[in-house]
Amino acid sequence: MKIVRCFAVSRSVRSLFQSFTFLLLFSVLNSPARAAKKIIFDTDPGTDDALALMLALNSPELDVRAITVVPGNVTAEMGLENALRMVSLANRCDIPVAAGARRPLFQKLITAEFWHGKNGLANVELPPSKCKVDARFGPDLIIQLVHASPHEITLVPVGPLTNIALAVEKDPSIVPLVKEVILMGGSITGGNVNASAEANIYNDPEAAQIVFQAGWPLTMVGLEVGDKAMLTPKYLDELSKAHGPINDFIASVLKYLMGLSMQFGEAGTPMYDPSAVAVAIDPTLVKTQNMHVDVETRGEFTRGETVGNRRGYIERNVLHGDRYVIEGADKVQPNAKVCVDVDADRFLQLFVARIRGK
Ligand SMILES: [Ca+2]
Repeated sequence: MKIVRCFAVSRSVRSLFQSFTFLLLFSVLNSPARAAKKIIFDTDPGTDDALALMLALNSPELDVRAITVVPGNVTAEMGLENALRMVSLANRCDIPVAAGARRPLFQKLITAEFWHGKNGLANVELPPSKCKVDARFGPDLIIQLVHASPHEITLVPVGPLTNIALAVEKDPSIVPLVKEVILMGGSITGGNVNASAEANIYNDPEAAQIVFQAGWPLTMVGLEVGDKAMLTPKYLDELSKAHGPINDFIASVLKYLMGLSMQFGEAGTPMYDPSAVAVAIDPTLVKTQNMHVDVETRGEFTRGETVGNRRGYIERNVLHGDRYVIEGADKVQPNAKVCVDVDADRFLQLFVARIRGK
């Protein structure tokens, strides 16, 4: 009897231990670090890139696995220096920061110191970086990380799409292995560099066309979001109530941007790059519509325009002698979720709270 009871006790202890192990394993598997979305942040820093990067680094929903730098707002060299200084400011030297392309695929680079300040970061002088550059080429790093975590990596490009296009061209096998692409760029309602094109797409339209046609789940967070989400002095005042290296840096960048916006008669500064990060954090912030999007690469007035098919079909025009006859309408497959609306206040509140460290 004694032996049997002993055996029974030991069985119950064992089962308790097993339950405990199971609970421990369950909680580890469901911990925030595990649940966080792995992202690669591709950037041309850039004032709004700075806002976007700090939003990503301060958000537990995201796990920034790498930062790849692309020329755009500033040159490749300046962008790399800015990215390194920012990760250093955030004490995140653990994140690899890699240089990428040196120029757009086919056209000359257009830099935007006019909007972003001489140093690309609103003329705010950050301390030299304690972090070192990763030796890998940006597009190679993207390829490597996607293969290392198949179906888990979300690409968040917030600059011209040169690096992403180079990665796809070099290794198309990454396309089905990328979880999704959430990019800032494009517009279906007119541009910001001219009447038709948005800056990130305008800076490398051929690269953008490669990225849109690649065949992966893609969300286009364009001007329809950024222009509606204007960060006004009210939000800046709220953000400026707390202090720290990141807060103070972002407040200075925002003050610069606000001054610039006011010269152009705007009530606040449009939140372009942070909008893609915000959608990665919380897709419910935006309303999307599935569309087939092509990037215009040849138009005299429309090069760099993202042309979204809002009806989902195209006419089938067939040549009959000297004229075309419409013989029907063919469905087109959507290749993008296009953001058409945003809950601006909720997005801006999220931004302010995260920069404040809440
Ligand atoms: Ca950018």
